[in-house]
Amino acid sequence: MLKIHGIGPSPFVRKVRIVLEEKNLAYELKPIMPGAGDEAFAAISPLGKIPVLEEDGWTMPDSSVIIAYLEATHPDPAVYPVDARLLARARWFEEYADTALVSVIGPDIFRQRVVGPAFFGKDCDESVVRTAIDEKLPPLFDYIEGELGSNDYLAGDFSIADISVVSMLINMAHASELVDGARWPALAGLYQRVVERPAVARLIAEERELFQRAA
Ligand SMILES: N[C@@H](CCC(=O)N[C@@H](CS)C(=O)NCC(=O)O)C(=O)O
Repeated sequence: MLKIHGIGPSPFVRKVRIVLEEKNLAYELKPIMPGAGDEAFAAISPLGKIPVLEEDGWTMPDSSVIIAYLEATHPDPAVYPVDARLLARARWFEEYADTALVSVIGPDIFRQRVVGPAFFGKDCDESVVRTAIDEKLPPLFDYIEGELGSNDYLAGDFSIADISVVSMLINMAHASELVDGARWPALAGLYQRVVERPAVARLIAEERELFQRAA
């Protein structure tokens, strides 16, 4: 059986789990906290990051690489567009989420409001959160809003582009911050469409339970 090393609330682990669930693939989650890996983990994750995929003793790190592998081995239903330009566009939004969105939402919002208080007994510095919401995120959201326009999804049909962007927004939601639908209606609509998918809703409910237990 496929195994995923990581924990549910990581946006990168979530990306992979959403794809596994959308493709209806059975898998086992092997919990490991980010940054807490031992030597055995370092051997399968040279950068020390989660997630890592394991299949019959073979391992591969990195959410984007794992998802590309899952798409190649289990193409139906597809999470990548077929058209070459749409595919490039989908990969671009995956990259945009995995670099630009995470660099603000991860340290400035999710870590401040959720990880610090729940797991490290650290108080949240609300000024960091406010700067992220009021100054750092708006240009990033403006860009996605403009690219979405009147479309339901970022690159044709529902794809890895939408999974990647919304996975980051779910971390924001765990930190009690939602995309302002008055300012970014297309992005707020995308968020809603994706979190209502049964596979995604199931994972979010499971993650919430985890936080409740930690609180
Ligand atoms: N490019 C990687 C990024 C993964 C990543 O940054 N994971 C974080 C958790 S959300 C992590 O493991 N951080 C631990 C560390 O950097 O030491 C991917 O797509 O899988």
